Amino acid sequence: MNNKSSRERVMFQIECITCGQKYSSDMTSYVCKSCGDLLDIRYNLQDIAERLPNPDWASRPLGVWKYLELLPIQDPTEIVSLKEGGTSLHHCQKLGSRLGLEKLFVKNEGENPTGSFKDRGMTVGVTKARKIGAKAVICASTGNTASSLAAYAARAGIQCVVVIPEGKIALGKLAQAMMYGAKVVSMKGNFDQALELVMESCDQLGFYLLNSINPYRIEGQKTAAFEVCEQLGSPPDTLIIPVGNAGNISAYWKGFNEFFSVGLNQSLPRMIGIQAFGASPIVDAYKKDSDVIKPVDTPETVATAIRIGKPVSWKKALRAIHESKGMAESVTDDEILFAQKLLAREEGLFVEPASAASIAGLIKLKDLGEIDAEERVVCVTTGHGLKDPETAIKSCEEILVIEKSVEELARSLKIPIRISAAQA
Ligand code: AN7
Repeated sequence: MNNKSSRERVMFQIECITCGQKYSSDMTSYVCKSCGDLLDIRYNLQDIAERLPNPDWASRPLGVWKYLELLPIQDPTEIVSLKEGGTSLHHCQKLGSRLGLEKLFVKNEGENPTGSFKDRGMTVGVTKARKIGAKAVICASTGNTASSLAAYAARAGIQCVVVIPEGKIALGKLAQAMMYGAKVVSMKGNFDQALELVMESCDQLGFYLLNSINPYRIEGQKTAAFEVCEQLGSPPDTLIIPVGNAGNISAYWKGFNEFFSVGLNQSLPRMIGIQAFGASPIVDAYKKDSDVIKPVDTPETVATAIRIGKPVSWKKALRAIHESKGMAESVTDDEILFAQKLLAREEGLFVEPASAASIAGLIKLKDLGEIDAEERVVCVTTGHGLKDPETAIKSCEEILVIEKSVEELARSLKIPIRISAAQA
């Protein structure tokens, strides 16, 4: 046994979230072999705590791989990276004061290499794919997973197939997946049906699956929570995050807990998940105090990224919400589009509609008295606004059309023409 593999064996195990069945770190199945539920990667956190904070940390740039000790890849030479993570945490004072909040921050994940938080998970997931010698990777996607996987697969030299719901993904995301060279397959049906097909087919067709049921994805995504803690100096009181398939809210909660367990956090935030009104099975379950979800058969929302009716990670998400004494809320398409424009115009941050769901949720919950003025709140914005230019253009004022003339320009802008000193 060489050094590397012995270190990894001690470092982590894979564990079923429901029956607790344990597997060694070299197992490559995405689900529990005895009960079929989702898996989690578990570290020996006591052992890691003794080695953290690593003296090296200060010199490493903020980003996913700063946290190597808390990731399931130990050899830096194996990493497939496009420099993901290290995104800004913006203090939004203008928007905050409008909403009556002094300490409002936005974690802007649209700054990642392909424009969404998915890159954090893909750097780890595709590294794992290459490490086990996968010849081809596959995902079902509402768009961002597809763009991100396509980019990382290209970087790794692995074939990539993405299955998307017919006619329902935003244009920028489609352009990305195509340009990075993925085979793009459009399936009649919605995202949930596409994911079922992909999960059913990947073994038979020899694909490595990189949807967020793959626990390596979650490991990369949890680093955003580490970054938030470091950027603020401690965890926020409340984290508000859009929820679709529910991998990301689960990942943040895992991240906050791991930092707590190794002694780098002294507290934990309350986790608030926001879904679109037409695709909100987790919110429905939360409000009914039910510990199971009832899938939505025909999810609908302008926020196509989170147009998901049967979130695979619903159990992890409900746990995050309950364990953190958080909550879940839904927002309408109008509320999402309003919030998107408000964030762009108050703070200069252009995010896609699904991302604006966190801001829309904040506005609604502040109005309902669920958030206090003194709370330190972080809203996660998950994807860049340019992902979906069509929706953005549709929700803005019409552009002005003129001939080349100063008079026409002035008239269209409704401003007077000044007489210059020379003319007077
Ligand atoms: C911008 O790309 O599911 O709750 O296939 O693109 O972890 O699913 C995208 C999800 C939020 C929801 N914001 O995250 C996909 C996909 C944006 C997203 C979510 C997505 P999860």
